[in-house]
Amino acid sequence: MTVLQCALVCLLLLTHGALAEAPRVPIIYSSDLYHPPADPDDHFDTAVLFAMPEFDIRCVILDNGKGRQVEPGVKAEFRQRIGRAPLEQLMHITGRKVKYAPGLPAALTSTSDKGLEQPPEHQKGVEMMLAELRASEQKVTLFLNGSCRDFAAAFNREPELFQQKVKAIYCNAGIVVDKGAVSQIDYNVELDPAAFFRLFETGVPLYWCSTRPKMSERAPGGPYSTNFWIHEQRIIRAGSPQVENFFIYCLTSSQEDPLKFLDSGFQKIPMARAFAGDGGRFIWCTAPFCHAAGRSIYRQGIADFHALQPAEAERLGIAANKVELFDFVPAQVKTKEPLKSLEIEVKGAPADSMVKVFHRPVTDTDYRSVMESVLANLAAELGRKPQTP
Ligand SMILES: [Ca+2]
Repeated sequence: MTVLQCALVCLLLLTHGALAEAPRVPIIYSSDLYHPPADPDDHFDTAVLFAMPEFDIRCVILDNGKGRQVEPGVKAEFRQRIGRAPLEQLMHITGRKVKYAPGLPAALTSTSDKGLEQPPEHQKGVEMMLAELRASEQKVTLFLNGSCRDFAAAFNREPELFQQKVKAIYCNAGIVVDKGAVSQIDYNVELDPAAFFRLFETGVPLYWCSTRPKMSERAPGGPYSTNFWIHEQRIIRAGSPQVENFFIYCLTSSQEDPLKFLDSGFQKIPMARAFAGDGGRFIWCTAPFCHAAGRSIYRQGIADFHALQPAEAERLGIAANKVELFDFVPAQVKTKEPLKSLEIEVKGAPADSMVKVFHRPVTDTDYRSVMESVLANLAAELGRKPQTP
């Protein structure tokens, strides 16, 4: 190889490296992740968090919405449910090391409750989160898909730090419609209504991701709902043998050693929840995660869609195949009835509204099929690329 050829190769490698290197996104994640699972959708969501190397996961709060492990009289089996096993498995698969701790076990008594009267052993989640915010030189994204309790308690304890260091909150809880008063009758809201309502008062940009209505063959999800329906087998079998076993450990509520199980070889996937004559599962957070990471959706084949950083799409030559599948639009949100309902106005809301709602300008069918492909490709990527811890 001549000197010129060497220089060209070096230049190509450098350019490639620069394009492939996505900006890192500091993130604090709160999920009601349990083993055995309450609903395995949280396992799929947490897998997506770990599948995106650009997420610099500062810490994970194991949301304790129902306070299961401290309720008197609760069976030992439930006390042990909190999601240590899936987190340790995902760290093992990706080679990352992430701090985690359980959240507060009881609902906030008012929107200004700091949760300081709750048991000392359950203060670790909020304290860990505040310590991470204090130490961070960059603004941090917060992302939740369980109760809003620990984020709200953190804001109530140190509002100035919160406003200074939090870039945005992605809240996967509650219900959005175009216009009108909306009762927030939703699982994640009902875990802690005061905490949910508090997130609209922090002064920090709120990316509000509506959990309902659920998409189904009989009832469309609607333009503000993030959820989509998957063929579970398609997602699970897209992954490496370790990733397949991560999901199967969850779905079988296995009591075997979580890390050894990852290398236990081929396992049958148990039957998915039957729905409209087909087995599947609802998934909520994939699109909000793509948005938080700065990824967009691109078509690579007839039915093959990937969530990629724009620079990566450029490198792959598919930047022109970008699909406008979802966005966030400004919304005006006011309390209608405290802790119960919100007055929402999407059309005509000022562009600089602190609240932006997830929105998808495509049909339910298009959204569902594209997102299923995106999720399968993310499952395929999980743990394949070397990641920075
Ligand atoms: Ca959840």
